[in-house]
Amino acid sequence: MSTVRIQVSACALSATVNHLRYRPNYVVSTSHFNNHFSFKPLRVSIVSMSSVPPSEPLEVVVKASITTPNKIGDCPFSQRVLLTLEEKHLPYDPKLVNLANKPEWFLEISPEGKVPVIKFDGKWVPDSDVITQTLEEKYPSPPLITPPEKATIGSKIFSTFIGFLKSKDSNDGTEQALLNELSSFNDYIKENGPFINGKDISAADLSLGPKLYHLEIALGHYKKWTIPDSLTFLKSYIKDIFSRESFINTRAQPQDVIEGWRPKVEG
Ligand SMILES: N[C@@H](CCC(=O)N[C@@H](CS)C(=O)NCC(=O)O)C(=O)O
Repeated sequence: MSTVRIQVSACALSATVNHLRYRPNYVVSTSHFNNHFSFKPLRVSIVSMSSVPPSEPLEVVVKASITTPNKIGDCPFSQRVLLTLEEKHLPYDPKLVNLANKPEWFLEISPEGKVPVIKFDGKWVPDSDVITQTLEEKYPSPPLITPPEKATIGSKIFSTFIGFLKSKDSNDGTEQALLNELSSFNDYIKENGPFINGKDISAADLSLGPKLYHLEIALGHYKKWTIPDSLTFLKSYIKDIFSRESFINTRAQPQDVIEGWRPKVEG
């Protein structure tokens, strides 16, 4: 895995591109190439696109269960990263951290005290957005890119779910706000599904899936609320995602999800 930076003229660039066309493990990024007809020196990045898995499992720090020793905890951002690793068939070594009593080694690699964190080329990297994007760049096969125009589909479901979960007034409109988001997602999947980007699962589904899992468990427990049966496309979307091997391997236990939301519900 390497990134090579070279300086070439526009003529040399064309030769380089042709050369690399026969090397499927590389892509030439011309983001700095703003004048095709200029002979000014320009900077070209040749970024390795090898899909060869890492020789050692990727070390990834995620939330530990608070109810069962040595089990993954209830962090949807951690699950998103683990799902991406699973769907890309990358070997990984999960390190579980108790967020209620953060050890010194963890605060050294994650000064904000947040999970997930992953080690890339000897450097610890936080934030599921950054991590999943980097995994896509380093290990592009199978591709999990969601086109930008579809990347925000369903993105308001999590915040409206939290609003309803925390609500103490059944007439404050938070249930309806959630229903509106779920219903527009149902309509979108009906027209464009079975996944957000069509026939194949992609990054946006791997972000939304864990959040829908929290929604079902927490609202079922604290509000005795279930997604209406009329939202059939949403229901089968959920069933498809929750039954994937990647999801089963990385999901939190329901009792951790319930305990994880308790302070928010009772606070
Ligand atoms: N934007 C971050 C959010 C990560 C985050 O909020 N993680 C929570 C756990 S789900 C956390 O580590 N909280 C710190 C704590 O509970 O002390 C991401 O996408 O990775």
